[in-house]
Amino acid sequence: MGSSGKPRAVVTGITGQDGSYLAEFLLEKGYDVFGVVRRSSTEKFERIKHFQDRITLMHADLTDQGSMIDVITEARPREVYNLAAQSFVPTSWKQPMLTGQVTALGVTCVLEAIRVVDKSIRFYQASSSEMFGNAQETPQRESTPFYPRSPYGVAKVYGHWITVNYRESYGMFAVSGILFNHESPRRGLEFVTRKISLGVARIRLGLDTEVRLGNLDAKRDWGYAGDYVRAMWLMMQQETPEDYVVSSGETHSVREACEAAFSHVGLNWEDHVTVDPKFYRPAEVHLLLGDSAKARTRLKWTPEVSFRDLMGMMVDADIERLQRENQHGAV
Ligand code: NAP
Ligand code: G4F
Repeated sequence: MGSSGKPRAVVTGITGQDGSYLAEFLLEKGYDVFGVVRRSSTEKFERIKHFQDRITLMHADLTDQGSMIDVITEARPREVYNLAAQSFVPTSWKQPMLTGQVTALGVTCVLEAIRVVDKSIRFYQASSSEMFGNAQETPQRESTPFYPRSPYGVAKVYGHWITVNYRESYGMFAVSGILFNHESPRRGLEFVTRKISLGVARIRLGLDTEVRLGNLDAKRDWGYAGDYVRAMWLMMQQETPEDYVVSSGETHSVREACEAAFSHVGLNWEDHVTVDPKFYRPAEVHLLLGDSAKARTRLKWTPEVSFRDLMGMMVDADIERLQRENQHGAV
């Protein structure tokens, strides 16, 4: 609790997709929100600018222990949500060392800061269905063995187990949310759903004719980011710290995502999608499908946005954004 009497939360990765939705959610719940941002020569606050005056931004980096200790010391939060990561899978082959430093060891950096400052602070780790990788069973649940297929997935497995280890070693309230893919109009442009929705919007507005993609057969369990941040908060309100799978329980191929997005504006995806092997991965995760029964029963969590509505929402948002930019002469 701060002097205002409000609960306090620190969110790393607040400038990212999930950080922005989680911060909005926590503000609605009456929290004082402290967002961790790293120094940059240009500000990248696009996703948080509409509520930036209601939060406190603090400079730190997950690769700098002292800076994280300072954040926890100054903010004195009740809860810390560790959402920061190098989160794009293909980049993890190009920059495996950096991915390990941020996405793996960065988790220890935040846990250590909490251990040193105040072990009673609650900790959430943004774990990933990429840990299941070459999935050993379908659907994947909390007990499914991990078999990561990228340096990113390997780094997330470390992050998961170090979270479990701090819980067991120090009795800390540390939880790992194993979240399946979740998307939104705020998704980074390089991820496949956003690449498709932006491509559809550009084609619809006559700005482009094709979208170039990689493996159309890959299947993912896609949900809406706004639904998934609710599950993060619920995990942190439980009596005991436990790990949960969070997923929609449906799987769809990249091809189906194309069909849903193009048909939303009356276009045939086959007229506009070109397969470019440049986007194939050195090792692919072919099929993810989550069983979130534990989250649904224990947390009473249910997702509200369906796959088709999600793709439609993203296409509409990209069309609106492009039209707005066009009015201002940017397109
Ligand atoms: P995102 O949009 O890529 O955001 C990543 C955030 O991490 C950004 O705010 C970024 O800051 C920050 N960051 C990166 N390196 C940092 C460093 N060294 N120090 C401090 N901050 C750093 O990711 P997201 O989609 O919101 O995902 C949030 C978390 O959930 C990530 O850990 C991701 O791996 C995990 N996850 C995501 C999904 C999904 O489907 N979205 C599923 C499972 C797990 P800048 O803005 O400065 O780059
Ligand atoms: O959208 P993606 O890049 O997401 P991916 O690799 O599943 O990772 C995302 O979800 C994870 C949770 O499972 C997070 F942990 C992670 O941080 C990230 O948010 O790719 C999805 C699928 C892949 O199989 C990829 O091969 O789409 C396929 N794909 C086909 N063409 C493409 C493309 N992916 C991208 N990014 N770009 C393409 O052109």
